[in-house]
Amino acid sequence: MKPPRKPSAIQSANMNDLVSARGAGGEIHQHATLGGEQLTTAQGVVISDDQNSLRAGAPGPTLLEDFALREKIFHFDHERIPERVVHARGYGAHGSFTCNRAMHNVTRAAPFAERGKTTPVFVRFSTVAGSKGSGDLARDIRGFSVKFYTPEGNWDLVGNNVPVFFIQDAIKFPDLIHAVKPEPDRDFPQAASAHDNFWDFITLTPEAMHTIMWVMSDRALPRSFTTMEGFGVHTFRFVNAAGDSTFVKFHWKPKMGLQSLVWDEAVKSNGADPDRHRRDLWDAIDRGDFPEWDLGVQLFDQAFADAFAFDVLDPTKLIPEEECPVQIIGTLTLNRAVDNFFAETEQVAFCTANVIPGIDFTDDPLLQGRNFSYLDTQIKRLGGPNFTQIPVNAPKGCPVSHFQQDGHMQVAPRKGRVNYQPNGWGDGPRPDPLEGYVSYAAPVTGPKARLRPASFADHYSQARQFYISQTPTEQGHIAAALVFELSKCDAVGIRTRIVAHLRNIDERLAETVGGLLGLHLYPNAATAAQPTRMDLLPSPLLSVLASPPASFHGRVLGVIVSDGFDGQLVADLHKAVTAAGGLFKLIGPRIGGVMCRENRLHLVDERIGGAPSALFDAVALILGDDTLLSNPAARDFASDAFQHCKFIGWARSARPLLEDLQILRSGDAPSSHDPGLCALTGTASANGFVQSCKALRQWLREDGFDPQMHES
Ligand code: HDE
Repeated sequence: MKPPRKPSAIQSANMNDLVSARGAGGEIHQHATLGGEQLTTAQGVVISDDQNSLRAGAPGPTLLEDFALREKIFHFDHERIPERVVHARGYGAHGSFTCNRAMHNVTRAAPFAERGKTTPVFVRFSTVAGSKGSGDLARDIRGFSVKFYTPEGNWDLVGNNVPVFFIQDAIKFPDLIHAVKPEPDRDFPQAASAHDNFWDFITLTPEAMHTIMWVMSDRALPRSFTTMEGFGVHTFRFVNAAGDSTFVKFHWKPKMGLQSLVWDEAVKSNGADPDRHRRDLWDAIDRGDFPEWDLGVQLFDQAFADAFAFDVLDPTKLIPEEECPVQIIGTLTLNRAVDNFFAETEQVAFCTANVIPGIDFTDDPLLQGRNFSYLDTQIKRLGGPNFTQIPVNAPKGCPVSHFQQDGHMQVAPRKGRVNYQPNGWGDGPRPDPLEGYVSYAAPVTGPKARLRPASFADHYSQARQFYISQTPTEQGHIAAALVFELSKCDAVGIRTRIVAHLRNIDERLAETVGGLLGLHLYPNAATAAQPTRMDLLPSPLLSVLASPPASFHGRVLGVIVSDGFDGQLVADLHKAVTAAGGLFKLIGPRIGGVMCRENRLHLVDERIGGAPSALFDAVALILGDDTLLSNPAARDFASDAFQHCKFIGWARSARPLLEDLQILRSGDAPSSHDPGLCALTGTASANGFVQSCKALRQWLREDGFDPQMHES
């Protein structure tokens, strides 16, 4: 008997805007007979019913022969691959690198061969410690990995947003990561360094002190991926066609300028939108506002390295830009979001050992260890040696030809009989001594031993230099971060040990942190392998606040309205923000819309309560009725914006709320005692407000600032 083509139980179902069918059990069916693609199995067999498994009667036992059910569940069961052991949470995008200064005198690397040359890239940003589902706004270093698909093979520059690292030898990496990740018995805290194990390890690893200063600074709370720098960290080599080597350090400089959040804002932002960084990147690309970074290089020779105060192979040290200027040689633009997160961002496999002719390694012991680790980790993560065939990892624009064969998921097998070299068949690829990659012939001598160079022994001088290069506001944030993190450590000994280290960095910082921790015994300074150098001058470019953005471009103004608001004023503000290249978000009591004074319905982007002010760069309050006076979310919106030192534009209707919150003093002139509070009275004031928002924050509010207050 022929099976019925349409089960009799199926009737049509009206789902308001969708036409579908309804089965005997009330389930909704969408059929290709009404249009659209046919659903198939992975073997290409068209599926007739994707709502019900094959049963012997209804409800009946499910039949083992239901290949459609078995295939679907089997595939689902195998959807996960191991997340990265570090940098698990990440977000990627495609783009291109354009050289704007030919560098062939120092490197034969293809991307720098001539001005105007463009190279396709894939970039992945990440946090380090959190697992794949953790929030974007953890206090952490950010990864900044770039894969250049060059005509001479793939080059991976796998960097971070901090130019130095915690440790000097790769053998310590598993210890560092074990210490920062959730503690093994209790499996918490997630994506946080504020716990005993991390600080225990750090206080016994004095080489980490420089990086600790960076991680406690605002650098570890970037506003977005697009507002952070990137660094290659290690010293690499450029090698030119003549085989001459020049040392090079890589820097990515964001065109949006450096911008960070404050801690309390980051915590709230993580709660309200844990995807904030990835959403920001996705949205920017989606609206065609392509994020850009300049690539800069610090170039130096052996004579400079010999004269420099520290060992250039020590990854806990940087070279201040004042001593070796950064030369801009090109621009990176991200202009295409991924088609599929898993296929591209999750499966991309970076490896520091992926270099091309013109780029070479140095003996930095961390870099040497990384060259082993990255290849190894991909086998575990991606399940076999053929991950280079996955499109995001495969070289583009150059032939790939070798005799590596077979293995899991081999999809690009070589044709023909020959699979070895040399062969007498005259077939297959052969090495090319003229064009092939030749390692720089750096002379190597010395006894085989487990040795740390004495030139790596200064642990505090650059930590101090970083600290004294910060503005007082930023120094306050570093102290607050240390107090927050150490207050989460139960062991008093750990808190005391860190203060002992801080005494070698800056006495006042140590006193502040020790005082706010309430240490009963103020420790002696930690015994230093080498005394701290007091002669290093501040390097202002190490400060985020010293390199502020030039405009409001790409930043977001969040405007709270309630029924009866001044529609003209909102329109003026909208116009001013858009003209400055910023984004405008309306926040109201209900998502369906709010009526303005002029009796027009304005759709809102967010509902009050769903979008705290932590998510916006600056805010405005243009109220109509007084319903928001007692609305807790609206009150938090305003008071958080004030605490986070944001620029606040306010219409007269918001005065009672701001006075009630003691943000405005009653009787203040509209201009107020605080230049970050801008009265909005019409078009001119709207323009003026947006102009003043160019500056990041009104940090004056932190004067007399108590670091402990700041974290609560
Ligand atoms: Fe990594 N690191 N790392 N790291 N790292 C990984 O490789 C490792 C280090 C960095 O977006 C892993 O594919 C060792 C410094 C980034 O996919 C792993 C050492 C810097 C990413 C690994 C370091 C980095 C990773 C995990 C000490 C800044 C994310 C997954 C010797 C210059 C790449 C993977 C992406 C990822 C090992 C230290 C940056 C396990 C052994 C220093 C941006 O191979």
